[in-house]
Amino acid sequence: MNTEGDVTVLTALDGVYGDRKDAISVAGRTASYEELLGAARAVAADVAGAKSFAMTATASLETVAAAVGGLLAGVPFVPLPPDAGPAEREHVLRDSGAEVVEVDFARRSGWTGPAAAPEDPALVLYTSGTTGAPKGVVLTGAALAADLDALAGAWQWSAEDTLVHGLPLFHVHGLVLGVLGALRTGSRLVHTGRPTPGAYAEAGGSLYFGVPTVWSRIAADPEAAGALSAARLLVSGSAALPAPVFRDLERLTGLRPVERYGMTETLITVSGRAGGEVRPGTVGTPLPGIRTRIAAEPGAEIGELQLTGPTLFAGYLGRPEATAAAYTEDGWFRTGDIAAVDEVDGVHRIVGRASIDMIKTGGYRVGAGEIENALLDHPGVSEAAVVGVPDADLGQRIVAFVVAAGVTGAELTDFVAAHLSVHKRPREVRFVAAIPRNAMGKPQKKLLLTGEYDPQAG
Ligand code: MCA
Ligand code: AMP
Repeated sequence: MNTEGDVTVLTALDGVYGDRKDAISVAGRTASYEELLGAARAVAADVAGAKSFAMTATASLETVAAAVGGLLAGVPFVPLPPDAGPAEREHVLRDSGAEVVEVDFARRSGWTGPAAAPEDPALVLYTSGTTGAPKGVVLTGAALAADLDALAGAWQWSAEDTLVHGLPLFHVHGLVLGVLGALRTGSRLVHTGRPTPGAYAEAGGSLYFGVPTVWSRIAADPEAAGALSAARLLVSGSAALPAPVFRDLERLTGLRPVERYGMTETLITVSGRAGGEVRPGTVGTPLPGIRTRIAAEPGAEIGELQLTGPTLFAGYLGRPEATAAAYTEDGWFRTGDIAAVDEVDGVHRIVGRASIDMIKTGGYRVGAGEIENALLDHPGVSEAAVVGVPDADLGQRIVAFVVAAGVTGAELTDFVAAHLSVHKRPREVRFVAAIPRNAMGKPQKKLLLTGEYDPQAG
């Protein structure tokens, strides 16, 4: 086994844990570190010298090889959501300038090249703002390494573990924590293809990752949940874990799930600790190296969570103004999340989002503005307002209020699914005579959420 040294982020591929035949298994296919390294070097040979490269990031060994190959070559990888429609795909490719590569996991190469510098961009992940199209979040190898090491400490995560999850490989949760984390700590990885309760139960892991939707489906399946009682640690993140799901999981598995908080732009910054006290509805304390503060009005206990630390992104790709706007004047990152901190033990609680236009559905972050723009591209739609309605399964479900003629709700759902991404489609479309607006013409989304308006009023 080789190596490019620690900058590759992937300690396991430096051979420090030796090789193992079943190091990584994704959707039923298994590879050793040696095989993964050979396939990743073939990717590195193809992409070396490029500005960046993209690939349709299915849940597969190919996506893993692409991410590792990019790290070896020092060329940022742009994972494309496999369910993205043409408009979203074109936006990401145009915005990033990345060339699309095909990856064949059966190829091997002995490619070597100069090691990437820690401050070089390693990944560009596209994520939604409240308005407009998704922005590329640039993450350096140094930030990835700092975060994974902090999490390994917090969760006592080691080469003794078998990590199990089935999360998408184009976001931080599945790709950074769920793949690169395994390759840095040396833990075996079983990616189940899809995050179903049955697949989690069969995988026999010691450490499990899931978004709250996954945990709530497991909690509703006592047999699957029972199989997880042999695990060491269950970790939830990407959205708030409802307290009843926490309690059901504890009852069925004997384990109290650890919750952690993060963002694409900051990676994971706050977490509960393995072996520590965890309380439902809280996300623990800042990881080593992270400082947090609450920007509260005088006398208030809750306010915007702001933070600094070595895990922060290197900016939005090609958008210096948006990057600058994400920071306070004194250099703290503005998360847009409203939080409270326990005065006694410093445990953080996420209370909600500052903006009604940022929706979290099934753990996916979706901006209301991008769905509204997609709906307005349909010739039958003259007005659109999108909100996230509380949902027992998804946390929030996307509901579109439209003023439209000559089109059905199902057609509009399919229109968004086909243009943007399947996971960004409205789950419900409501036809109204007019969108309630304030004197400035801004949609009054709170009224849409509470239903305190007459949908037929013009
Ligand atoms: C349904 N389908 C359609 C349509 N309707 N296809 C086309 N057009 C339509 N109109 C199909 C889909 O293609 C899919 O097919 C199937 O229906 C089910 O899709 P869906 O309903 O979207 O799945 P779900 O069951 O609702 O998904 C729940 C989920 C998913 C599995 C929990 O939401 C998920 O994977 N979430 C994870 C998000 C995540 O990783 N977030 C992390 C962000 P088929 O079955 O064939 O595919 S990173 C982050 O947040 C930070 C850093 C952090 O803190 O972690
Ligand atoms: P993303 O950029 O997709 O990573 O989404 C980041 C957002 O997910 C944060 O700003 C939070 O609103 C939300 N989030 C992540 N983890 C948690 C958590 N444990 N509890 C509540 N919200 C969370």
